[in-house]
Amino acid sequence: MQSFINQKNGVFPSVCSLDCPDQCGLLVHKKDGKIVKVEGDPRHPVTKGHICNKVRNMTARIYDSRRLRFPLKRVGPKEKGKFERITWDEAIKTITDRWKALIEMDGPESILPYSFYGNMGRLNAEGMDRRFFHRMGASRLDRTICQSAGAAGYRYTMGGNIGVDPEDTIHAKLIILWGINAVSTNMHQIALAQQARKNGARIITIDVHKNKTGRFADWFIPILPGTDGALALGIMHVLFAENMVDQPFLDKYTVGQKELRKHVIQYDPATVSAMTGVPEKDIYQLARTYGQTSPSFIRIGNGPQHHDNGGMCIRAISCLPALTGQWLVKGGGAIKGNASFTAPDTDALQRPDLLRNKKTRVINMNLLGEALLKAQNPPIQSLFIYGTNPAIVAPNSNKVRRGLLREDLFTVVHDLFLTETAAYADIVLPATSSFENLDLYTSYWHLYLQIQQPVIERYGESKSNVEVFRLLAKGMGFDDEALKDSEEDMIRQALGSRKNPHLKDIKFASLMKNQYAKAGSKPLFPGKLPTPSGKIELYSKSMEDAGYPPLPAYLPIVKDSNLPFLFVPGPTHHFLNSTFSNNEKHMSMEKMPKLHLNRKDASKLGIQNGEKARIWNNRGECELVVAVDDSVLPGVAVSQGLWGDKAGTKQLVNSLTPDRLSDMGGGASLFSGRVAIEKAAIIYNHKI
Ligand SMILES: Nc1nc2c(c(=O)[nH]1)N[C@H]1C(S)=C(S)[C@@H](COP(=O)(O)OP(=O)(O)OC[C@H]3O[C@@H](n4cnc5c(=O)[nH]c(N)nc54)[C@H](O)[C@@H]3O)O[C@H]1N2
Ligand SMILES: Nc1nc2c(c(=O)[nH]1)N[C@H]1C(S)=C(S)[C@@H](COP(=O)(O)OP(=O)(O)OC[C@H]3O[C@@H](n4cnc5c(=O)[nH]c(N)nc54)[C@H](O)[C@@H]3O)O[C@H]1N2
Ligand code: SF4
Ligand SMILES: [Mo]
Repeated sequence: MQSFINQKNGVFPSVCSLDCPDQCGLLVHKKDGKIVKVEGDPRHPVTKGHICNKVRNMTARIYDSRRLRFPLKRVGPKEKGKFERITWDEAIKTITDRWKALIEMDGPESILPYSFYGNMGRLNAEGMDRRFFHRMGASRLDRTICQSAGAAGYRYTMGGNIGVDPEDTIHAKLIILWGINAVSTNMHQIALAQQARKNGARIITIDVHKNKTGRFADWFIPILPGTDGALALGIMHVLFAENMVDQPFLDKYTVGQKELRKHVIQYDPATVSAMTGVPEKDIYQLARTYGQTSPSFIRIGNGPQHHDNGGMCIRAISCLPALTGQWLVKGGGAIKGNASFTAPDTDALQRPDLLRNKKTRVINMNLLGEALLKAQNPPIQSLFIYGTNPAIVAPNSNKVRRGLLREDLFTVVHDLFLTETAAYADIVLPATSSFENLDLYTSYWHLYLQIQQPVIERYGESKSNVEVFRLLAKGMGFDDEALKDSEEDMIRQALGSRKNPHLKDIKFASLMKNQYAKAGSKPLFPGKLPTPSGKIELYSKSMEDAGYPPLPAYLPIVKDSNLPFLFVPGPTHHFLNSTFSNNEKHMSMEKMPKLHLNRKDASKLGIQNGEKARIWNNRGECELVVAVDDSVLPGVAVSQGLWGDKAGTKQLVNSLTPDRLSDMGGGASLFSGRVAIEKAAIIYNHKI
C-alpha cells in the first residue's frame, strides 16, 4: 500500500471526517512531515475545492498543544479533570480487568458503549467497535440523537434513506430549504442552489430563525417551532383543492391518495395559519408556487425533526413531491438523506453475528442520564465513550452529568482532547485524528465514497478507534479472527458484498487509486421503492400497525410547562456540534453564544440588545447575550452553537433541553423545550 506518511513534503488527497453532509474532498499540504495547510480538492465532483472555514483552520486543532498524547488515569474527584499519565499497557489492563470483573458479577450488559460520529469513517465510527461489543455482549446503544425521528418518518413514506442526486438540483427552478441552515451546515447544496438561481431558480427558506440561510433566500417564511407538519398538510390541501396534483403520478406510484385527499380537507390555510403562525395568504402563495413550478426541489433539514412530533412532520413534508409528481422531473424531488445509496455492507463490517444473545438490551442514547440514574437490571456499571461529547451535546445535560458523577461508574473516554465529558472519566485514551488513519468514507448527502489514507504519523501515543478495540479484544482474551482484521481487510469486506447494488462497481483498489467513486444511482422513478407496497405510502399500513395515524397528521409538540418561550438551540457556523468549541480561532470567529429574541419580547422583558439574559426551566439555567432582532417570531428564543462550559460561564444550552423522546425512531426533542427568560442580575453590555 502506498503511504503518504513517509513522504515528508507534498500535497496529498484526504477526506473531511466530520459529521457533515458535504463530506468534502481535501488536499493536505505537508512540510517536513507536518500538515501546514488544509484546502479543498478541486477534483471532487461535488465539493470542487471549496471547504468551510472550520476545516480550513483544522491544522491548529491537529497540532493543538492540548491534544492528548498519552493515556491518563484520574487522580482527583470526577468532574475536576485531574489526571496522570499512564502507559497503554496499564490502561488496557485496568479497563479489561474491571470489565472482566463486571461481566463476572453482573453480566456484559452492565457495560455500555456510548458513541457517535465525531469521525464519520466507517471503520472507526462503526466497525471494529461494533465487532468488539457484539462479541462481548455489552448493552447495545440506539444512536438516535441526530436524525432518527425524521429518518423513521421518511422511511414510512419512501422506504429508505433515498432521495435525488444533489448534482441534479442545479436544474431546479424552485428550491425550498425546509428547516435546514444549509449556508452553515450543507454549503455545497447552497453552491448548487446558486447555480440554479443563475438559471432563474427561486429559493425559499422555511425556518424558525432568519439565520444565514434565511438571509440567502429570495423568500423567507418564518414558522412557529414544531408546526411544519401542519404547513405541509396545508400545502397538500391547496394542491388538491386547486387541482395542482399530478394525477398520473399519484395513480401509478402512490398508495392512499383518495384517503389523503379527504383527510387534508380539514387543513385549510386559515386553520393552518393559526397553527403555524404563517399568514393565510403566504400559505396559498407557497402552495401555488410549489404546485406550479417545475422542477421543484425540497431539501429537508434536521431542524423540524428535533421535536416531539419530528417523525410525523418529516413524513408530511416528504409526501409533497409525490403530489406534484416532481420525483419524475430532473432537478425536482427531495433530499432528506441519501445514506442508503452509499451504505457498504454493514453486516460484514459490524458482524452482528458475533452477538450471541439476540435479546441483548438496547439503550437509547438520548436517555443517557436516565439510564445511569434509574435502577436498571443489570445496572450500568461502565461506560466506554468515543467520538462524542455527551456532557455538552446530550439533551438534559445536567441529568447526564449527575449520572456521570456516580462514584461507582467506571468510565473510559477515548478522544483527541480532554473534553467536558472526559473530565468525568476514570481512564482517558488519546485518539488519532482522521488524517492518521486508513478509513472508508460514505456521504449521507452526495453519492460519493472516498478513501482516507494516513497522511501523518500518529500524534504522541494516540491510537485510532480500530486499534484500541483490537487491543481491548486481546486484553479480554477474545480471539475471533474478526477482531484481528486489518483496516484494509475491513474495507474489502465492507465493499465485498453485492447487497447494495449501487456499489457493485466500486472496488478497494480503484478507490485507493482514484480517491473517490460515485455510487451507481438511477432516478427513483420509474422503479419500485423499498416500502411494503413498492410505492410511496401516502397511507401507511405499517404505521397503522405500529400504532401511528396511517395518514400524515399534525400533532402539536408537548407543552412541557407554562413557561412563555420555546427554546431552539441548534448548531452554529464555526463549530461542528461541540467540535471546535475549544479552539481559540473558531471561538473568536463565532464570538459568543447569543440568544435571539423578537423585539416585542425583548421590550416586554426590558432587555436591550447586547445585555445578558438568564434563561431557565426546571432542568437548568443559562446566561446568554441577547441579540434583539426580528429573526424570530414572538414567543421563540433561538441560540446557536454547542459551547463548552468553561468555569464562570453558564452557556450549556443542553442544560435546558428535554430528554423526552420524539414520536418515532427514539429521536431527540432538543428543540421542543419551554423556558423562562429575564434580564440577568449583573448587567453586561456586549458589543455584538
Ligand atoms: N457549521 C456546522 N455544520 C454542521 C453542523 C454544525 O454543528 N455546524 N452539524 C452537522 C450535523 S451533525 C447535522 S445533523 C447537520 C444539521 O444541520 P441542519 O439540517 O441545518 O439542522 P439544524 O441546524 O439542527 O436545524 C436546521 C434549521 O432548522 C431550524 N428549525 C428548528 N426548529 C424548526 C422547526 O420546527 N421548523 C423549521 N422549519 N425549522 C426549524 C433551525 O433554526 C435551523 O436553521 O449539520 C451538520 N453540519
Ligand atoms: N442543543 C443541541 N444539542 C445537539 C444538537 C443540536 O442541534 N442542539 N445536535 C445534535 C446532533 S444532530 C448531533 S449529530 C450530536 C453530535 O454530537 P457529538 O457526536 O458528540 O459531536 P461533537 O460534539 O462534534 O463531538 C465529537 C467528539 O468526537 C471526538 N472525535 C473525533 N474524531 C474521533 C476519533 O476518530 N476517535 C475518537 N475516539 N473520538 C473522536 C471529537 O474530538 C469530539 O470530542 O449533537 C446533538 N446535540
Ligand atoms: S465540515 Fe463539511 S463543509 Fe467543512 S470541510 Fe468538512 S465536509 Fe466540508
Ligand atoms: Mo447530527
